[in-house]
Amino acid sequence: MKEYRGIFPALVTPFDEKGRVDADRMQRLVEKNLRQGVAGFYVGGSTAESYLLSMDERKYALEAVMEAVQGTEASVIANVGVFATEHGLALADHARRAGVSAISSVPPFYFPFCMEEYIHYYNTLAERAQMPVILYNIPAMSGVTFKKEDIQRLFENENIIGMKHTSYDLFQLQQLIQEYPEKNIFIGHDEILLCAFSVGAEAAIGSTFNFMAEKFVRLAKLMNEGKQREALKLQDQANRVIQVLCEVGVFKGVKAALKFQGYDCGLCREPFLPLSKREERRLYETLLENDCL
Ligand code: HMN
Repeated sequence: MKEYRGIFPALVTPFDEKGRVDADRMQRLVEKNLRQGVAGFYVGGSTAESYLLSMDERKYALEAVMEAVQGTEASVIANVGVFATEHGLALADHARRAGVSAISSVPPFYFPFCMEEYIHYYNTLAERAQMPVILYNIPAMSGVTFKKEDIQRLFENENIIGMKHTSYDLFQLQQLIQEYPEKNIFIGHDEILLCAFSVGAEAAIGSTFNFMAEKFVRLAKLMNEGKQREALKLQDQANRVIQVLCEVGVFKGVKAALKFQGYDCGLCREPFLPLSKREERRLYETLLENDCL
């Protein structure tokens, strides 16, 4: 059954001055996004710098989010993707006990596994985690391209309830939405949210929602009301900002934007380097010009 609709920020992981995961800052960020009308959160993704965190830090960050959403309607999806199946299952077990509504996973990475191994991985997760699973299709970062036939095989498993489609392939997206009306398909590229909603997507997970939730909540609402021209104005504003983020580095750019908005989440962990003064200025001006400050 389709149950996820609306805007889901892929949360950053805030750090304190000493570079430790900061639960208070995380909770302030969650509360700000809730006030702006998001439907839930995606925790532990690439935006969260998860693969630069220890397993304990990933668990701690998730617990902070679960505490902040208590008593609200927000759904939390936890990415448990890591190198080895057993480690993914351990994160899934923790996420289930923490009370998330679904888990998600990037394909296990670094080693070039074959498609049979990826399919086996997701089916194992779906069977052993005792949680609904959302596939994570992100070819640009994982190096794994799920063809439509691969996704069709995975969607035969009832516990695999959907997919995060972080790909610009709108042809595949439209076909999957039509063929699987009961599955939850999230667009994972914020810059094409309007295009994805115009081919039937109803939910989105994105890094830029951390600081542009209000804009994207309005955009999604306008699309649902059939007001595409008005929605396009918002998408255009957001895309001017996203263009700069892509040039300076998306995740560190998202953290810099949050800082300009009064939500200091620290810097991204090394090997990421901070934005230069020039990049910061360019981002600041673009945020200002596009109603983000
Ligand atoms: C995550 O796991 O945190 C996701 O990657 C979040 C999201 O899908 C982002 N994808 C990537 O950064 C690869 C997008 O929000 C993306 O940052 C945005 O569309 C700009 O390209």
